[in-house]
Amino acid sequence: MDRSAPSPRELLEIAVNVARDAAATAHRMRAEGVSVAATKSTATDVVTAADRAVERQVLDALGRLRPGDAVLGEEYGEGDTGPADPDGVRWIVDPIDGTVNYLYGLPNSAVSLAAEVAGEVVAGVVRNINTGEEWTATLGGGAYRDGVPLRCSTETDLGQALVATGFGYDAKRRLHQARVVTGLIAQVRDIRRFGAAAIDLCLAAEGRVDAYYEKGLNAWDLAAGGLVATEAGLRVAGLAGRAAGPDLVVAAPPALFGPLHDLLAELDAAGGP
Ligand code: LIP
Repeated sequence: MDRSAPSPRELLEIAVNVARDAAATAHRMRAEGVSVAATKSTATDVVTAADRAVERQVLDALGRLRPGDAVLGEEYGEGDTGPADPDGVRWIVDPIDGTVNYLYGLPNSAVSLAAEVAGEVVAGVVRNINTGEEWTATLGGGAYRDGVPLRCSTETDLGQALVATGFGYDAKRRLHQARVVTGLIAQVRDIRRFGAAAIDLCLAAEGRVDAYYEKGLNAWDLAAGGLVATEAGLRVAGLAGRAAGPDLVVAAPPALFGPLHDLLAELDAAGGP
């Protein structure tokens, strides 16, 4: 049996079709009314029945379309036994990124689905559940919103940059993050907090914000949106040459990355609880 992974384009086609069905389910369940099904890390880190149902739908669809692939999801963790070999395909899914927005009926929530081959994200889709905006990317193939090619901001002056960020569920972390924003806000044009990392990364990819940073992202928050961002020309990394990850994600155009990175390092944006 041919164990070679499908092309990024083939994986993207699967991801887009699965994400569209998942977003339709999430949209329908929202219209029917949602409530908190459980809490996770804190009393404000909520999960709804829709989070669980949508991820289950994605797992079932991938199990049919790509039996044997590994799947890492926010609600069910490693949903399969994992790839038969290290070069296998692993899917990374956040069924509803922006869960609190979704619970409150605010517009920014998205299905985020990415495909990794041999540990590298090669295809990803982020679909806004409410607006239907669909951001896609393949490794080396560019980034698109609804089929239109994306290029990030060309801003070179940090003082003119509109910067998106987000805050964790833990109150002690949020207090530290607020101190970071206090040190940042007078050095940039302004701050925006949309409430869904995948959407933040995609908005930065198309220059609707100039840059984005956040501490505390999980793989499922970052995988698809991070590929869209890099394919649109943003540099996406952590501090001091580390990869983007839970400690910190900084996504900025090449001219802004250094000044923003250095200011965030000075403000200890990767630190705190
Ligand atoms: C959310 C992230 C967002 C962050 C929120 C939350 P969730 O993910 O996308 O960037 O600021 O605190 O973590 O919990 O909605 O999947």
